[in-house]
Amino acid sequence: MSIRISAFAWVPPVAQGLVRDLRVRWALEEAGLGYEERRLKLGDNAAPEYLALQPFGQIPAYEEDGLALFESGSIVLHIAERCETLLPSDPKGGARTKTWMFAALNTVEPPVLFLNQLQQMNSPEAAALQKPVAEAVQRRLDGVASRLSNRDYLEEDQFTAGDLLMTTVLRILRNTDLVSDMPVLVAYQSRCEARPAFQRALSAQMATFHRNDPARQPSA
Ligand SMILES: N[C@@H](CCC(=O)N[C@@H](CS)C(=O)NCC(=O)O)C(=O)O
Repeated sequence: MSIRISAFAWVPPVAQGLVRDLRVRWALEEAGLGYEERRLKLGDNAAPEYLALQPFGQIPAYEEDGLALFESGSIVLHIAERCETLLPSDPKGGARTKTWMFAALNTVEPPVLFLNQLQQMNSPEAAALQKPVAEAVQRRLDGVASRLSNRDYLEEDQFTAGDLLMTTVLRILRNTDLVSDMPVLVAYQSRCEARPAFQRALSAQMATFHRNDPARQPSA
């Protein structure tokens, strides 16, 4: 089997460690599957050749023996379907895992992203919206923390693809106190990120950025 994932060759530090190919790299590492990178310069993701693979010009796209997928959640699910660690084969455990995958992407990530976008805007309107949006994020985080109040992982005591996606969503809040003020979530994120598969995935993404850092390129 030959697997290739798309990844930006380099992004500014504010986005390093957050680009969504990290989710796919992490799932592949958990599943013990090797992969190659299709590296794109910023802007090349809008080229027609890439749009044929990823209609929105986003990272990541996934290619596997003639199959092309996009959307990080769908790609992680595809990988998880062949990895008992990520998706329990017990039908109820598997269904709950998929529920938490959707919860991460559909319920928690949207307000988190909205807050992240507001923080990057420089306008009084954006500043005024930050407080109510942060409160909406807080309510979502309360829901996650409540689930984790008496268990180590969303699916009882087993790490799954639900935790993989939830962790990558929590990471987006790294420049706020929203997660860092919640000890249950801090412990949970650390537990998930301590996994060797996560560490390998993050190192691989960061190594690509390092190799292609414009500051390291010889000047023309
Ligand atoms: N829902 C998509 C979102 C993908 C996404 O937003 N990717 C970002 C990088 S993390 C991107 O490619 N941004 C550039 C753009 O949207 O043009 C997924 O989960 O795959």
